[in-house]
Amino acid sequence: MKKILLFASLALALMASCGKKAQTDSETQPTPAQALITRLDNLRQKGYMYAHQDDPFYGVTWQWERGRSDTYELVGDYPALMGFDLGGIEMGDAKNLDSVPFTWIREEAIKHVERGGIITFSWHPRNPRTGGTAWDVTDSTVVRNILPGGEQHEKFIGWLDAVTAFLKTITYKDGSPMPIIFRPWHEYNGSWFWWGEKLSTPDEYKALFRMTYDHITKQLPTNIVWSCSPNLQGYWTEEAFLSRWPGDDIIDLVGEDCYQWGTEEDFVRQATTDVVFLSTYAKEHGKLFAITECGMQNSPVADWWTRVFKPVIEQAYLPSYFLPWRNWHADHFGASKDVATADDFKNYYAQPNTLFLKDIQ
Ligand code: BMA
Repeated sequence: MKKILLFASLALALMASCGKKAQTDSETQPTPAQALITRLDNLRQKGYMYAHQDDPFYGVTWQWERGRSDTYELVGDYPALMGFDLGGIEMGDAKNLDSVPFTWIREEAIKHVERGGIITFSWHPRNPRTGGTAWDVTDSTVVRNILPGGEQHEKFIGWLDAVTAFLKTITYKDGSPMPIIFRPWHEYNGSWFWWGEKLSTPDEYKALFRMTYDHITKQLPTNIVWSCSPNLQGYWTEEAFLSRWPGDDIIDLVGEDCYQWGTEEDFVRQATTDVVFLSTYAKEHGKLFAITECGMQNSPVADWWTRVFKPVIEQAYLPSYFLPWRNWHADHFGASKDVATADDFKNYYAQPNTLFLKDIQ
């Protein structure tokens, strides 16, 4: 009973905190975003989902073959959630920064929602001032320059329109919008992207996020679930976290990008501290929590998933999902039959609290 009351009050907190999206099309009909938030809230009581970036396009030993999936070929099920990246849409490119045609991204995103899955989009836009990549950090005035009053503002609004135009095409057959988790301006506490910590003041970063939210929400008011994810920090103080937090009124899902790049000990200590801090923040503020990117590059440690990663994510308060990054040949992070972690991942899959597509359909 206590549990039921807790869940009921959490659901209410979630509804209240996502006030804007709780607005209904009619008295009874939740918006697609609100329905997805409620679905995510219900699912996290059951367990947490496996998500994978670019799952349908390529894997550890193959590329651009339709109908394949490293996840499916290992465990006989698709990821519950699939991630795709919009980098390049702002340039009018036909393919994204990782050479995936946008037409194919649209097709797979729609297919995944139609079969009961959930989709999330990230965005690694080019540098609007220098024309370089998202990783071009040679100019620390970029964010300032694209905000209202800045030289590149109009141009950047055009970029947001390009993102919006693409997201608008993710629809059901009747033309109504599908729910989408959108996660722009990620890893902002590092300084490897042009919107990073040393490249913008806290106020500039927050203004960038809010401008993005306002502009896209004007055109897509009902179907976007907004996610914001810093990178693994290893410690968070409320003050440090809040200094760049875009705001509870516009964010629905608190994420963290959590890779093991260094030693296992460092990863476990830092990631545990972070997921506890962030998921507690999410809980107290009526938000969802997920590990929005993760993995250990090229899976060198055979039991990494169940021995190292699982205990970390299970320290979090009701995590929704974890999303290993793409399986791009010699640069891969997710599950696959072709890597050393294959058997261990099958054990992870078999746990009652890990959810794949069939568990959420
Ligand atoms: C990074 C790397 C890049 C890629 C980018 C966007 O983490 O995988 O190779 O271009 O993500 O997917």
